[in-house]
Amino acid sequence: MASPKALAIVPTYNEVENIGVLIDGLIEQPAPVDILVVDDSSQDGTAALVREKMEQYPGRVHLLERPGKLGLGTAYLAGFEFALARDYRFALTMDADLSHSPKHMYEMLHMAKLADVVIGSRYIAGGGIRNWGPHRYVLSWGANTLARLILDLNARDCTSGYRCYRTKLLRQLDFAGIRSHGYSCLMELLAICQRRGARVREIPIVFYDRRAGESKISSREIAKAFATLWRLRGKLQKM
Ligand SMILES: Nc1nc2c(ncn2[C@@H]2O[C@H](COP(=O)(O)OP(=O)(O)O)[C@@H](O)[C@H]2O)c(=O)[nH]1
Ligand SMILES: [Mg+2]
Repeated sequence: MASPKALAIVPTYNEVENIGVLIDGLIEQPAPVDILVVDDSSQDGTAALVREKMEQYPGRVHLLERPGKLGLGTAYLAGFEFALARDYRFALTMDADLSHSPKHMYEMLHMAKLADVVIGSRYIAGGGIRNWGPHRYVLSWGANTLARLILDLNARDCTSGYRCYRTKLLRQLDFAGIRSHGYSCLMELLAICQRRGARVREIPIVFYDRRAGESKISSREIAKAFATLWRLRGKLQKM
């Protein structure tokens, strides 16, 4: 495969048990990707470990440190700005907690040649989820069904955080107009990409629930995501 200039954006909040393993795993992949960790002042030493990895893999690993927990959505946007300023062709997003295996990176970048957005999808043939309790299944199924209905999204997995965006598409988006700061940013981003006529493709991934550290998704965040769907519907109708 010709070497694409790709950046994997990894938001972190207290992921010291996972981030080192993830960075090693990404560097070992045949797909050549650089890594940007967007850390929101984790108290567990995440940033210090990333700095060690920056020394171990010179030029391949970058760290953006923010002053407090500012949300998953704004972490993605900060990562996109970084990718655009440095002329990466592809910006990938993935979770730090090893739920998203680096081994899918190669196929994602391969598919990205034919698409503007590639989603690592749990809900197409070959995809799946391991180790989730029933309430996470119901939540994810509900969020996806509503997002598809309310926002007319076509993808099967609208809430997967494992994605690859063509930066040419990202350049056309109005980041300042994105109001979701948290998890709902995933739905908002997909909706505005689809509205722009982006070619969206999915590749199957198996999602493994985290073994170490804690989930940062809160009930407040979930409630906010559902409220966001209605706000977004209004926004899309005006676009
Ligand atoms: N920078 C940053 N990262 C976050 C924030 N909230 C969650 N994350 C990261 O986003 C990813 C997904 O969060 P996670 O807690 O695993 O969500 P879950 O898989 O839905 O339970 C992980 O890498 C988290 O560390 C945040 O406010 N700021
Ligand atoms: Mg997780």
